[in-house]
Amino acid sequence: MDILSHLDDFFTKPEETKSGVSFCDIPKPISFEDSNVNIIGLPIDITTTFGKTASHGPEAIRVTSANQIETLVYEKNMEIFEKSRIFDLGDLLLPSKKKIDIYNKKDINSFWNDFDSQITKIISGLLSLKKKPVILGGEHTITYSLFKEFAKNNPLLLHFDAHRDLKPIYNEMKICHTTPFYHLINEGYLKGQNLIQIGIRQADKNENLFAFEKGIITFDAWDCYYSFDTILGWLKKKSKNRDIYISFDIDVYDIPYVPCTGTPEPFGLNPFQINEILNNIDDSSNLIGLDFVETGLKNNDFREGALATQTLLRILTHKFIKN
Ligand SMILES: [Mn+2]
Repeated sequence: MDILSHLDDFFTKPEETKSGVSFCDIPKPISFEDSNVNIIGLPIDITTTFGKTASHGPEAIRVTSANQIETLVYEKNMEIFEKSRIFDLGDLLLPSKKKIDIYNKKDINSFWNDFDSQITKIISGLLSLKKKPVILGGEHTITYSLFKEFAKNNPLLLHFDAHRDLKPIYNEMKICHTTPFYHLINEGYLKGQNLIQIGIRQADKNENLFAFEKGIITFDAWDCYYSFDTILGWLKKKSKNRDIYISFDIDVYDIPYVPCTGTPEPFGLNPFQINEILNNIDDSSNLIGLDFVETGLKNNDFREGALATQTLLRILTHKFIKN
């Protein structure tokens, strides 16, 4: 079946999701045909082990972006739609309608298999139309499936996170929120030297060893604090004329900024630092896609929705958004 002519069948429209609104609620709506950026909500939270809030990420971001936040990026004096013509596809209808038993590993594995084949087809269709998919998670596990299609362009993968997510297995689950980058590398979708991990401050010794052996580039939280200018210079040089994929876990931000996410950590980065890092991705580079994961929402606390939106606005007005 040609997925692109039946895209509607795979999504709950943004207005019909819990948020009731589309991302940023742009004053002049843009059609799918005219868009260059497509939002996809993936409200998935199955394998996270600590705080369970990530399934509310798309809702937190849509609600704040539409109701609280201006579409103008203040310091650039630029409207988001000057660079990104956004069409929000809505939330992906998840493959399994039946409730997943989170204690049943077979159930979980079959969910990820179905999800993998479904999302791969959708991403591949969007890329064939030169669209930039922007995926709102959801737990970080989704990057494992998402990135496989983007991998064909051999992009640099900029991974913002407190955690390396390089474990081979966790809680007896191979595919889960602490393992996506291990399996992408292990299965040949990603070369270590194309993975740049930024803001890292928690891992186990095996993850550190794996990162070293595979040539993964690490700018941990201490590098960001003590050698910031060196990182910025390196990033600018390395990103010249490259395709870029961003995987952004909101817990890269320091613990006071992220009251709702599942696994917040101290020693984190602040919004000025993140903005500086984004600004030093070279203008000649080309963003091919991005996922923004682990945004939480608890007790009507939309602070993370606001932080996620403000970060996304800066990414979506960067010169690396081509065409
Ligand atoms: Mn994380």
